Amino acid sequence: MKLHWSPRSPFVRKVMIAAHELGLTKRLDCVRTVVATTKPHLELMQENPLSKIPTLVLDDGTVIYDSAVILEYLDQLHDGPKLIPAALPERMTAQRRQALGDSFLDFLLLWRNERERDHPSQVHLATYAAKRKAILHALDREAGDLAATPFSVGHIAIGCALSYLDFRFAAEDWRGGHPHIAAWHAEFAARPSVRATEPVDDS
Ligand SMILES: N[C@@H](CCC(=O)N[C@@H](CS)C(=O)NCC(=O)O)C(=O)O
Repeated sequence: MKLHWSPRSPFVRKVMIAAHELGLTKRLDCVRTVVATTKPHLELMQENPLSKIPTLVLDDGTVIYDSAVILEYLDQLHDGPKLIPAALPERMTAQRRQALGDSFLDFLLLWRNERERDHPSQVHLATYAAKRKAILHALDREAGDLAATPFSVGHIAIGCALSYLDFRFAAEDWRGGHPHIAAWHAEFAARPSVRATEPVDDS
């Protein structure tokens, strides 16, 4: 399978962490694909009109995109413990956590774009800051339950979002005032699958 990949993308990292957890890395042919919000990638758009990574191309040519959809596909390729629980309510909780982590990442990417503009919109920056505060507060409350729940797509998405704060918002101390989720993240960061997929800024 061909994976449109980058060492900088937190959404690609979700896929790579899942592949490591599930023992599927050897089946992925990672192709470096450079995307940018302001520059459509015409070649990639033949496979994914959204011009986004991760994009997975199966051996029969089927194209799968959006990290959540790719994770669901990978989870079907093995017989071990699943990243997406089969039954409710665990399944719904894992998916809700994945939605939280993914949406957190979505606006962190927007935030980064905004702050790099010549004249950033103060309204947007203030809104992103307010959302980050609310999300970190919610995650701190949920940290104990997260730690007590089997590793899932939700853990991957939330962990990748927090790690992205370290990668692109390093000057801001997100751990301050959030000791529970900070402790959970330290455990997440120590997993072999997470250590094997540290982001690299190769720009
Ligand atoms: N919802 C998508 C988001 C993927 C995404 O935003 N990827 C970024 C890279 S981290 C991207 O491709 N950006 C290019 C663009 O926005 O045009 C997913 O979960 O895969």
